Amino acid sequence: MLNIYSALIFPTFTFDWLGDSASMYQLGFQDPATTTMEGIYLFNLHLLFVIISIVILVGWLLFIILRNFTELDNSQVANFTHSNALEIVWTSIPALILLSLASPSFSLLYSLDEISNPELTLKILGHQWYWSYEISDFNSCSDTQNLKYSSYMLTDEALKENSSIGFFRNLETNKRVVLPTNTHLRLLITAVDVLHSWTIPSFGVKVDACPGRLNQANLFIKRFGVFFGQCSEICGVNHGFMPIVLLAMPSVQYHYLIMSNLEFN
Ligand SMILES: [Cu+2]
Repeated sequence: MLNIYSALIFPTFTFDWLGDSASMYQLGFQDPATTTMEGIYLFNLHLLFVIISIVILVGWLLFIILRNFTELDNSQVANFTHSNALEIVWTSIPALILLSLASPSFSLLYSLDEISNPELTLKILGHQWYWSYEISDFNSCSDTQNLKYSSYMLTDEALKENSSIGFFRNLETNKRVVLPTNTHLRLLITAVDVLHSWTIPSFGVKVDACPGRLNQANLFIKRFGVFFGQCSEICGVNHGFMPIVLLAMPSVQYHYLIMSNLEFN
């Protein structure tokens, strides 16, 4: 998924065959899987270009000043104290740079909040210290076919008992969230006890789960795979042990899975 430019800027050593998770010595983002994350990713590249250009310009100016205007060698001192033209330039250029940052930033921000007639709603509840999920309004489901389940982290003992080669320690759950790709999805997120935050880096989703408040996010997954995330709000002693594992599968397969009402694993 990474293009050549990002591969040059962020050598992440991502192990794609193990699923979308954090990797050793990672500096950049995980591979985007939604249009939201692609937008964030491109905006980040845009910002990096501007920031690096400014650092190079200011560094070069500092170097020139230190070289030409030291106390020992002040032979090149200018004989003016005011320059209106210069002041206009060094005020207007930063303002234009800020505008070039604000414009894509606002369009991205508004697109993140856009909910376009979702086909499926996933309700996410944060508990101390696990997540529970409900899928209820799938078109082909009757009221009796609501899916509700809790998702707990697999402990070291559970990993030892099962054949767990390729499983991530402290990052696998007993049940995964299953969602279809190429479908407009709505996430409704809240908490039962304290603040949590439902986060999947590859999706660009990080939504606070607040008790007594329902937060909403949109999701459009572009490729299938297994995506890993973690609670991102310090929520108690087991905050680090309530991971999120999401399996995104083609919508046809997802349909059959829901219709046969399989136990997710
Ligand atoms: Cu939490």
